[in-house]
Amino acid sequence: MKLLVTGGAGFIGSNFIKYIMRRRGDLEIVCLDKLTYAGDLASLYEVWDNSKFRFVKGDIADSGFIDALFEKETFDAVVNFAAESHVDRSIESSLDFLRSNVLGTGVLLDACVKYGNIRFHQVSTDEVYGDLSLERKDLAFCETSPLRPSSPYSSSKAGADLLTLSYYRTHCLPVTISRCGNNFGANQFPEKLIPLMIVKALNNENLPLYGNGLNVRDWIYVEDHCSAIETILYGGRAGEVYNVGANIERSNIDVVKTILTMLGRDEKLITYVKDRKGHDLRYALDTSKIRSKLGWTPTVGFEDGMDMTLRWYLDNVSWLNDITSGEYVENNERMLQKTARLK
Ligand code: NAD
Ligand code: TDX
Repeated sequence: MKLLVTGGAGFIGSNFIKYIMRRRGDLEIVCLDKLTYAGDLASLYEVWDNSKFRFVKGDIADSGFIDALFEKETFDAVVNFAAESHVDRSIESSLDFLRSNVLGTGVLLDACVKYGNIRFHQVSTDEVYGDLSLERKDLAFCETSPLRPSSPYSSSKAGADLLTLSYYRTHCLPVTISRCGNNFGANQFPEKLIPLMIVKALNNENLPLYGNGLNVRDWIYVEDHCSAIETILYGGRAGEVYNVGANIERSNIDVVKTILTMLGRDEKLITYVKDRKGHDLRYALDTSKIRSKLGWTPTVGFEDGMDMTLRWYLDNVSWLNDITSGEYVENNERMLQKTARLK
C-alpha cells in the first residue's frame, strides 16, 4: 500500500509518519510538504533513510504540481495533514489559511477523483464546532453538532470538511474525516501553548496567558491521535466523521502551572496578557462513536503525556534552539540537497 501523507514535516504529520512506519512495515510513504515556517525535516530524521519513505517538496494548492505527482505515482490513500494551523496567525491574515486549508483540500480531492477514486482522509479539528460555555460542563460536541467555527482558521477547516463530505455525496469518493482536540507531544512548533510555555519557562521568561487563563481545551497525546487516524484509515466507513479525543479537559492556567511545577519554575513567571480576539471558551468532544464503532481508545493520560513531552523537549534542546534561532530553515535546505545529490 502506498500512502501520500501531506503536511508530514509538521508536528502531527511527522509523528504520524514515524508511528505508522514503526507499525506497518509494508507501507510505502510519500510525504508531501510545502515547508512553510512550520515544516521541519529534522522531525523526520528517524525515517529519512528508510527505503520505503520519500519526501517531496510541494504545495497542495498547486493543481499543476499535484496533477503531475498523481500522474507519476499510484497512491492507494491520501492522509491530508497539510494546513496553516495557528489560530493567532489566522487572526492577523486569513488568506494563507483559505489557500492551503480550503483550496488545497479541493485540489487533493479532485486528484483523488481523477486518478482512480483514491481513499482520502481529512485531518480536521474540534474547533469546527465552535465553543461551549464554561458553566455547562455536561455538554460536549458530537459528530452531528452544527459547525459554528469562530476563527478564520477554524472556518477554513470547516470549509474543508464540508468540501470533503461533498465529494462523498457527489463523486462517491471514499472519504473519512477525524476531528481531534488539542494535541501535545514531541516536535510541536513553539508557537502553540505547551511548547511555547516550555521554552519560556526554560529561559526564565514571562509566560503569556491570554485573558484570565480559564479557557478550557480538550487535550490528547499526539500518538493517540496517530493511532486514531490509523484506525479510521483501515477500518473507518466512507462518508463518516469521527471525533477523536482523550477526554482530558484542562484550563490553560492548569496546563501552565503543571509545566512550571514539572520544570521546577516559579508561578510568578505567569503574566496575564490581552485576550485573543474571539477566544473560544471551552472545547469538549463526545468520542463515543470511534470508541464503539471502531474499538479505538486513547492510552496516554495527561500527566504521563506531559511527562513524556517535557522529557522530550529537555532531551532535544538543540531541536528547540534550531527552531527558535531559525537554523532549521537551513537544515531543511541541507537535507533536501543531500537527498537530491544521492538520487
Ligand atoms: P503544523 O502547522 O505543525 O504542520 C502543518 C504542516 O503542513 C507543515 O509542515 C507545513 O509546512 C505544511 N503545509 C502547510 N501548508 C501547506 C501546503 N499548502 N502544501 C503542503 N504542505 C503545507 O500543524 P499540526 O499541528 O501538525 O496540524 C496538522 C493538521 O492537524 C492540520 O490540518 C490541523 O488543522 C490539524 N489539527 C491540529 C491539531 C493540533 O492540536 N495541533 C488538532 C486537531 C487537528
Ligand atoms: O501564548 C499563548 N497564550 C495562551 O494563553 C498561546 C499561544 C495560547 N494561549 C491559549 C489560547 C488557547 O486557549 O492557549 C490555548 C491553546 O492555544 P493554541 O496552542 O494556540 O491552540 P488552539 O488555539 O486551542 O488551537 C489548537 O488546537 C486545535 C491548534 O493550534 C489547532 O491547529 C487545532 O486545530
